[in-house]
Amino acid sequence: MKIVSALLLVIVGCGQEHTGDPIVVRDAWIREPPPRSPAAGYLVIENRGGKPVELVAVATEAAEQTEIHIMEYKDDRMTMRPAAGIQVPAGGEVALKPGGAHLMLMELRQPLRDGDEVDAVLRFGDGTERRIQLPVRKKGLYEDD
Ligand SMILES: [Cu+2]
Repeated sequence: MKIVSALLLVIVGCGQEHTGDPIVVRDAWIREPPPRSPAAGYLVIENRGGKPVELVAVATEAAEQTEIHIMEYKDDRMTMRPAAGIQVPAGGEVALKPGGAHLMLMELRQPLRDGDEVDAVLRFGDGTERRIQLPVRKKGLYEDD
């Protein structure tokens, strides 16, 4: 058993080295929306590379339209508006999380419930794409979500 897992580690390690992808996406989830409402999605994008990257679009079969939203203080209250993209600085990370920037899944094709999983594709400014899965949850990953 020990030999097998050691081998597996070597193989997985090599895989990561050869792809050299500087983008790490983690903590992705979607909050279970109320009936007939859009759903908000969250994730953390980490950029281990030496150049900034920009998330420019998100697509999923689960919704007719998906936008990147940012929060803005306007007329004495917080509102959200679509953004053309979200920059992730070189060597840094950006968290889309409750109360802040988020993905907005509009016109859901079917209700999303706790325990579902949504496939999505993130597209970056350099044309690269990343497939991700976002589990649907009632509660966030952390206590203050
Ligand atoms: Cu929104």
